[in-house]
Amino acid sequence: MSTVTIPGLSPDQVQAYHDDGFVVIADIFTAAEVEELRAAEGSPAIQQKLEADGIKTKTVHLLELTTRHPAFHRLARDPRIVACITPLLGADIQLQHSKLATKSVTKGTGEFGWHQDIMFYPHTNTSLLSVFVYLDDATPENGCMSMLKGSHKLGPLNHLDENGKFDGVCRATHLWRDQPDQVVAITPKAGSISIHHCLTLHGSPANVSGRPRRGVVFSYRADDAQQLGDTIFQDTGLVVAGRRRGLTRCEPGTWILPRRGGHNYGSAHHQVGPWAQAENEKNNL
Ligand SMILES: O=C(O)CCC(=O)C(=O)O
Repeated sequence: MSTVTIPGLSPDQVQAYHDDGFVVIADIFTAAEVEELRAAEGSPAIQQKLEADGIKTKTVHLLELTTRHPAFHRLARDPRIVACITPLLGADIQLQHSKLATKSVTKGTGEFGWHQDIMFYPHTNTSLLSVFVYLDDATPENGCMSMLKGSHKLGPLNHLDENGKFDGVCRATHLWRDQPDQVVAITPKAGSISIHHCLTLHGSPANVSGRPRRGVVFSYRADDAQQLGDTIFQDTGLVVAGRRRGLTRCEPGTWILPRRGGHNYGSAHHQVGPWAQAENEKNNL
């Protein structure tokens, strides 16, 4: 990346994040930088992996992106992103996960149901957020995200199907259906970022534009947020600002660890060793 100025967030943007649960910061990256990131997205390292995983024509949420191309590793640590999230998370920040968020050219694919991110990866507190880096202009036609204003103040909502299994989709449908005036389509230009709180309800429709919608998501957490459930990825815990302090901060509340089928709670909980877990599973526990 070229020499950069590091403006961070204005007080109004910090306030907007706290009031609405999301904020858009326009034109963080130059056109040349966007081109560099598009080239990384189109590189063999990424495209061959998409091909191998058979996800090229679907909603492409290719995880562990920072490990797959140095441009994305640099981006996760970019001082302009770090300057924007420091006022929201504090000085000590880690990556929780990274992913490509490209919707393919296949018309009508790429819908992503309404959800709260933290339900995928419960932590001891809610000092987590996601940064979406836009590599194309986001529009309703190409499947931009919509967010429900203020929903981060509602606390964790039900994401379980009728069998009690986590499937990543919020069941409180009335929340966005009954108050359409509170639903905001997030439509930044390429080179911009949006930031949303881990409890902000959001989703995105299919891409019907016939063009790819390219983007990158980084989910970050405060150093004192310890993960309770689901997956520890290759790049989970990557320190992007400050340092690890070994502190845990707990917010009151009860979290449902996301079971995604069978008895798999992911690798994060560390409550049970692998052998004991296998034994428990034999006994359906
Ligand atoms: O790719 C999208 O449009 C949705 C991404 C999203 O909702 C997420 O990463 O939590």
